[in-house]
Amino acid sequence: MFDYTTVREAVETGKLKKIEAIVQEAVDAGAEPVEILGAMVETMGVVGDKFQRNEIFVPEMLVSALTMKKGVGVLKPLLAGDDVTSMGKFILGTVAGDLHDIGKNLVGLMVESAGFEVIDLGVDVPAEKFVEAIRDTPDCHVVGVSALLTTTMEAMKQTVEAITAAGLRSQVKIMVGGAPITPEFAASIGADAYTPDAGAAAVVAKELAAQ
Ligand code: B1M
Repeated sequence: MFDYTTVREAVETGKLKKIEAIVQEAVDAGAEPVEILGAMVETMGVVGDKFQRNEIFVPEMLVSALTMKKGVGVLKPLLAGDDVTSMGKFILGTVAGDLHDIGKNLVGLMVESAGFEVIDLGVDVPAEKFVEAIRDTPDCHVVGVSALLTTTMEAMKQTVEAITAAGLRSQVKIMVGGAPITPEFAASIGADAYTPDAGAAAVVAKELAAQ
């Protein structure tokens, strides 16, 4: 089994210049791309724990995030599947007030690999922007909403409410996810599905599109 220590250390300590070579080395040594990704995702959890214990601060957390993004860039072509079936359009974004996008980007990558055309609205997306995008894309039937902060869970609720108030709820299925989100919370705000990770999001998106 491949030893992911170097990959983990690179993300944890923000080796921005070296990460691409380190990930490439792991790939060349025969490590599974999905396992390399898993090691990086886990390390972001370690980074978050260190932040919580005041051992590191926002700048360090940001450099780790940028390092992970660069590492994911190397894996992207290897993770993307060859699913040529067109599943339609998938509108995706991180809610208003929330700047976290690594998880959202992974969801976008996996959903795209599953055959969707992803319309990524980015981060800090106001509810109205989701509404506008759905209105402008009548052939979109699945929307993904991400939130990473407990304080922005409310914005997720408001996003679902705004889509409903705009009369667009029957056009789209709404999927939600992100570290503080639970299946119970998803159900309480009227979302159609909650998934814990990007891989599951791709599977569920396909199921929802087929409904
Ligand atoms: Co922030 N941050 N952060 N942060 N950050 C967390 C989330 C935190 C848990 C850290 C901690 O204290 N332990 C904490 C939140 C606490 C809480 O709300 N209870 C926190 C905080 C407090 C903050 C600030 C408030 C800090 C400050 O300024 N004092 C601030 C808020 C800024 C804002 O958004 N307004 C802030 C800022 C930042 C950075 C900008 C520095 C950076 C983000 C950079 C970026 O994303 N471009 C950052 C980072 C990196 C983190 C941690 C360390 C890592 C997040 C991450 O990328 N994880 C995070 C700690 C942690 O998560 N343990 C933390 C890896 C990623 C792959 O996982 O995003 O969870 P994740 O995605 C997963 C699943 O959640 C799921 O799939 C992915 C895996 O496959 N998923 C979905 C996500 N979206 C989905 C959507 C779906 C389905 C599944 O369907 C649509």
